[in-house]
Amino acid sequence: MTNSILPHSALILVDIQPDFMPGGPLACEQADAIVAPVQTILAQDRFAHYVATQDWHPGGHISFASSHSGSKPFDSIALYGHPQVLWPDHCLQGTNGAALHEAIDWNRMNVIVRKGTDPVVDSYSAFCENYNPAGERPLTGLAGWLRDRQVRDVYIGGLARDVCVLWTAQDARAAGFNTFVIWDATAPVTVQTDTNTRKTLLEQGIRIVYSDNLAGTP
Ligand code: VGL
Ligand code: ZN
Repeated sequence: MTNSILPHSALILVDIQPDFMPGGPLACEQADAIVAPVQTILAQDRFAHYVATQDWHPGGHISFASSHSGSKPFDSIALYGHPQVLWPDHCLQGTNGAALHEAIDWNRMNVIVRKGTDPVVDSYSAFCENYNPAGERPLTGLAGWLRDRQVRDVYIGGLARDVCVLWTAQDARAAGFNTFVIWDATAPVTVQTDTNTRKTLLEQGIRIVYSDNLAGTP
């Protein structure tokens, strides 16, 4: 396969941060395995634009189980009328666990979107926050940023496959982008969700590709 530039493309690397890596409070399964594929993709420099997201919560964030008395991590509650999983404390603003992972070369990024900064709203997707008290999902501005640059194809890697990568892919598709998830550049919080994640992605017209074959053709 050739390593030609992909015109009208953007790579979005979601939440590659120590708190989601093995040993972190919200570790994804075998998350260290994504580092090599991500490094390879970046070294090939095939994308027109590069975006990273960084989960970046204030202390006492609404998504933390510790903010809800009587709740424990991974409980699900109704928040503003929508399901919300309660997570262990993670990605506290300014901590080492919230930094962008040191093994990745972030110099190539054009934009870094910090999300989850509103104390009362969670934010999984690079494109929109989760539901707020007014029943809206506020935009991050990323869709506009990409459209202004004539981006048509969005490739997504990072963490977690079953949470922020999934939501980012769904919102990218809903915003009209041709959407590709680079499967081996992602890792899930819960490996048991993989079958469902694949099904959901494919049903919504999102393509699953691999770092050594971004075209997804055999
Ligand atoms: C994430 C749970 C909570 C993620 C972020 O990056 O997938 N998951 N915050
Ligand atoms: Zn978070």
